[in-house]
Amino acid sequence: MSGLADVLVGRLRAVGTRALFGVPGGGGNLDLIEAARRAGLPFVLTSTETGAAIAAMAQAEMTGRPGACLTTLGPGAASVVNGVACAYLDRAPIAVFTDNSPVGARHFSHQQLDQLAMFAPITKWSGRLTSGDHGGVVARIFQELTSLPPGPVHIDCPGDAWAGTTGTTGTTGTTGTTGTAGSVASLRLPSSRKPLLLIGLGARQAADAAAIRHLCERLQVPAMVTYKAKGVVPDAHECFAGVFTNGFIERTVIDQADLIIGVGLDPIELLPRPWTFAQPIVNINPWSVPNDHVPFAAQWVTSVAEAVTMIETQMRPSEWNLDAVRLAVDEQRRLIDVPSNGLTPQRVVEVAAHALATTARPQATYSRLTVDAGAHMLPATMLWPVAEPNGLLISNGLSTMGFALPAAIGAALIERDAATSTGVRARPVVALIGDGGLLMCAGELLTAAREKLRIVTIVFSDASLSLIEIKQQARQLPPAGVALGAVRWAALAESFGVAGFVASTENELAAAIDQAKAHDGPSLIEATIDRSNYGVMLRAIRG
Ligand SMILES: Cc1ncc(C[n+]2csc(CCOP(=O)(O)OP(=O)(O)O)c2C)c(N)n1
Ligand SMILES: [Mg+2]
Repeated sequence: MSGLADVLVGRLRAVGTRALFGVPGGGGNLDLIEAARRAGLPFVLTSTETGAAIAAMAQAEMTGRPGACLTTLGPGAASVVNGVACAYLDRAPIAVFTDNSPVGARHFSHQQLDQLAMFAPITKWSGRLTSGDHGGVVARIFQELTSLPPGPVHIDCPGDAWAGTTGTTGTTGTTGTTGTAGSVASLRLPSSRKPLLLIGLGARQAADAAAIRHLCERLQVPAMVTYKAKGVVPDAHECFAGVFTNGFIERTVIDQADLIIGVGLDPIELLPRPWTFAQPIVNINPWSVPNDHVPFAAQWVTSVAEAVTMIETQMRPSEWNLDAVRLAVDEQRRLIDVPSNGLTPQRVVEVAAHALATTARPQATYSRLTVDAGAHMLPATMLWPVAEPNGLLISNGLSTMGFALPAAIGAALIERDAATSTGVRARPVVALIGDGGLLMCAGELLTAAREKLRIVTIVFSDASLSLIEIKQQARQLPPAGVALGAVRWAALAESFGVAGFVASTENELAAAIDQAKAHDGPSLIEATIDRSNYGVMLRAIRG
């Protein structure tokens, strides 16, 4: 017989959860934290609840197993909402435990919100523990957490639910797919001479990547990747055809295709613009997706790896000239290499990638990258080479600011565990973030310091909400509400116990990165950039 908190933590451990993040309140949260301690599940205090949910989400993306976080009632529950929304629109399975007052105390209105209703639109399931038989609820939680599409689950925990013990753990949750899982045998691909793969977030398992690379190599088929699918086909791969966002820059390659095959393509990742491609498009994904944005002629809801292996048998070697595709991707990089007077954002990415990214290095020294929302994301996603699925973590479905640092914390904890178990030094995680984004999550620098994590945060310090500023400029509006003012980021970092460096030239940046790499704990590099070329860059990419 064990308490409900032990049952929940035991089930989390059993499904592969690696840590519990959060900012505790004084109620049942404390039972969960104590149960986690007993079970050896680390509890990681974050500065904000949304930071906790994002760290949990990063772990879920890296491991393919549910992440977990907890909050107090009322303000804690309200504060985690953006992180939960992020997991929802970025399709990541996380368990979100919110405290609540005992059901018998609901006539007190202090700190009371309708928490079930608050999370209902941003979770797969928002439910409540009961003080009686928990079996059914516990089973439902884990069924939702481990079924597809992946997404967050909210568990409201009234104070009186923790009392007593239970021997009932409910039926075991199952891993399955929603929608009708089509039989792979029924897959029939239209014939084509120049098929193009568009790889999305639904194709990030190692087996998916292996099957996709095999097809591409054997049949000489090019593959474009969404932001979240970067690394499934590495940037350095002979079949890599660039990044796909439903923007402008990728059109020259797509227009040459006579068939588009979505692999794990979920329109949640695409820019909200009409679909203008005339070729037929089909999709293979583990869950069904809406047909109203992208007009899929057929959707096969099934295992990506199996289906890709199956369609490979139906396809002939393509008529693509992959050298020409490679040249087109090189041309894209040239188009965004817009000169300016100072340190350019694209050179920040290139100098950092040269020192820290994946190309031509043994796996052990790769740095995983996290990227925030903002103009700096444009060069980061195009220029940073990624060689493995989830080698780049980014919020794309929600595209929230304040993502990169807490995501790096989730990722760095897993890197640290992996290093400890193999006796090597942890791979650093690199967080690229704008100054506006860092203002939203700077408190997590202290989390990184407390946990002694190898995170290299590079701030694109431009004293501006640049992405919004350039959109204002494009509409010929005067600047308003976009000037941030200067921050001494390196000094702020030092005050948290994070090693701080400043760089306003490429040489200074390279030197700072060397020092940051050598440093054992977290570090921050304040890269003072010239933001004047972002407008041209945005037009080149999005038209
Ligand atoms: C939480 C959140 N608030 C607002 C936005 C809208 N938004 C997108 S990018 C951006 C500016 C980002 O500024 P900064 O972090 O400094 O990056 P920069 O564009 O300067 O590179 C804003 C306000 C958002 N995506 N997320
Ligand atoms: Mg900025």
